[in-house]
This record gives sequence, structure tokens and C-alpha cells, in this order.
Amino acid sequence: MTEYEHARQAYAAYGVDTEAAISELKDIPVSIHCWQGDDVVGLDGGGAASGGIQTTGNYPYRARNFEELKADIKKAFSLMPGKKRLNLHASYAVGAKVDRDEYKSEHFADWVKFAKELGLDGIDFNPTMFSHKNVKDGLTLSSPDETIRKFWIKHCIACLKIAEYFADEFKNQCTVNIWIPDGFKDVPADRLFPRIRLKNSLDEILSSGYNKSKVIVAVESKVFGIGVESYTVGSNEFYQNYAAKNNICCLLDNGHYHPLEYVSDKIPALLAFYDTVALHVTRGVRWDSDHVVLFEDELKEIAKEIVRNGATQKVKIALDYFDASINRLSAWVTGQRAMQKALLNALLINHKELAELQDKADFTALMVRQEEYKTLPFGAVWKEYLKRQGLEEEYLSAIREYETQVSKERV
Ligand code: RNT
Ligand code: ZN
Repeated sequence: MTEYEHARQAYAAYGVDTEAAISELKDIPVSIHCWQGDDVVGLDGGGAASGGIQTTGNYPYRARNFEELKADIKKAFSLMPGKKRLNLHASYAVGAKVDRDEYKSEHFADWVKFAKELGLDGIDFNPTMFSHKNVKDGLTLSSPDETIRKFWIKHCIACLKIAEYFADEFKNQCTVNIWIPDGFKDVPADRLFPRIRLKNSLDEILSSGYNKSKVIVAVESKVFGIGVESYTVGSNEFYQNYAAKNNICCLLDNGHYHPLEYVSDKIPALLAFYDTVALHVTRGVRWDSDHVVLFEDELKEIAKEIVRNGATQKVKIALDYFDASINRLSAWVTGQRAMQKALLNALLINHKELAELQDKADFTALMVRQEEYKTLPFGAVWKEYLKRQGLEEEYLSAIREYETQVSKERV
């Protein structure tokens, strides 16, 4: 008996069909961020990430231009199993001679061509409201300066149009995620009016007449950023209420809450009210540090909440991390595979049986059962999934080879 056949039987004893799990996993889209490849620098001259986020590390060979970024994405994506989407920031516009408020679909046509060549499921999009001269005194959509606020409103509206173009090209919905860095380092004198201005800005953006069947608009809250420790305009309560009242989507980034708040618990809370929930899967170490996603307990819980609630298509999974201290392709692949592992792990659980134990209040059996799952032969099923995706567990040698043959030229 092969390792996989043995595993298949072991799971069958729990009422779990490994074949069904493998088949479902390959159809769950995961949106992969382009910004791990270049430390969130972008292609439009904005420069290193600012606005409370920071990429740390000095590993060499960062992609310095469109061609290098595409080559790195192509290589990294070739080592990732499953259904992949590309998540772009507006700052990755190609050859734009205009400012961000005038970006058009033509500035992203080369990305569409590239994503089609790779056979990706689609493209998701993000207005880039950081690393730009119009982030005035740390503020964008909540700025008291009307010229600044209008500039960013125009940018977001431009992004919605570009998102419609992506949706048309791939014949599926494009998620547009709005995150702003706005906030204050120290105790503010006014916490309300920046939020009222943000609300007005969002109202203007949403009333631009974008196509709701093509574009999902999400808003991403945050508790604090580096240099923005005392007050964040786009807080959790602000955006959840805004999203609920305006019928848009909340995006939960698991680096954006107090360390004892869990996104795995927030997902079902939102699923009780929303058709769509968006995620930025990351790994915060002590703060929103955006470490590479790993196959850890909280990631496993996040995946369980998606799978057991039948929400694999409702929850828009996107990755969001950037590590410049290790090989960037390896960072990409390790994080994407960790997400896939967590989803597979969740698909290999008999959730119905566990829920019944909970409802019967048999917490003794529930605990014992949940512990048993932890030592089932997960690795054999994972390897079988990879094999069927034309991949192996080992990917580092391919990355090392690419490093010596391609990346080493970048000095
Ligand atoms: C920042 C947010 C945001 C960014 C990306 C680059 O804290 O998580 O999503 O990481 O847009
Ligand atoms: Zn995020």
C-alpha cells in the first residue's frame, strides 16, 4: 500500500474522503500579492513603502523593474499549487506618464497579458494611498485639505474603472481593497471629523457608478501602524459599520488587531451578516510585521472557519506579507503553500461530526476527537495533492538554481 492509500484509509475511518478534499482544494482561489517581490516599492516611482508599514531585511536581488518582477512571479507561481489570482497595487502601473488619479486600464494591460499567459484565475486590485507626495501629514481620504482628499478620491474611482477592466478580461469579479495609512502618532485633538471626512470620501467613491456585479469593494481596518500609534482613522468599528450600512465588504487582515483578537473568530461573526468577506492573510510577530505566512495554529483556525461554513468561494482569500530578509521567491512560495496546507487540513476534518458533539454538549469527546486529528497522516495527502499538481514537496533547490542563474545578475 502506498503512503497515500494508507492515509486515505486512516481518514476514511473518520468519515473523511481525501479524494474529495484534494479535488475541492484545487478550486479555492488564493490571490497572491505582487508586492512580496520588490519590498512594496512599485513601478511608478513612489519608492519604499511608507505610511506605517515597513519592509525589513537586506537580502539581495530584489526585482527592480517590471521585467524582473514578472520573471520572479512566473518562477515563484510555477512552484505554487492550486488556483491562483494576482493581487496588484495601483503603484504597479506600467509606463504611466500621468499621476495616480489618472491611471487607466491601459497602464495595466501588460499585467493582464502576463496573468493570462500564466493561466491565472483573475486579478485583484488595490488603490495605493501611500508612498506618494500627496500623502499630506500622513493623511489621504481623511485629509482636511480638500485638494488632497479629492486627489485620492479620484485615484480610487480610477481604480474601480481598472477593476472593471480586470473583471471583463477574466470574466470574474475583481476585489478592490481600500486601505489608507491615515492616523496620528500622538494623542489627537479630534477623532471624529477625520472619520466623517473618510466617510464622505468613501461615499463619493462608491457613488461613482461602478459595476457592482463585476467589482467587490472591500475596506481594510487597522489598529495602528509604525509612527501612527495613537489613532487610526480607518478603525475596525468605523469600517464594519460603514460596510454594513453601504453593502460593501470588510477585509480582515490578521495583523491588524490586538494580539489576543483572532480573525478566525471574526470570520464567522461576519459570515452571519455578509455574503462576502475578504482576507489579508499575514503573520504578525508582536506587531503587524507581515512575516511570511506559516502553517500555524491560527492559520489552521482561519482555514477551518472558511471550510466548515461552506465559504470557500465567499471568503476572498488574499495573502499580504513582505519579507526582505530571505529569498523573496521562497517567501512567496512558503506562504502560499502554508495557506494551501491550512485549507487542505480543514478539508480533512469531519466538521459535521464535531459540530454534533458540540451541540450535544459532549465536550469530552469533542476535545479527544480534535486531538486525534492532529496526528493523522496529513503529510501523505499533501504530497499526493502536490503530485497531482505536478509539484513536489521540495522547492528550495529550484529557487536556489534560479538565484544563481537569474537573480545573481542583479547587483
Ligand atoms: C497595511 C495593510 C495593507 C498593505 C498592502 C501593501 O498594513 O495591510 O494591506 O500591507 O496594501
Ligand atoms: Zn493588509
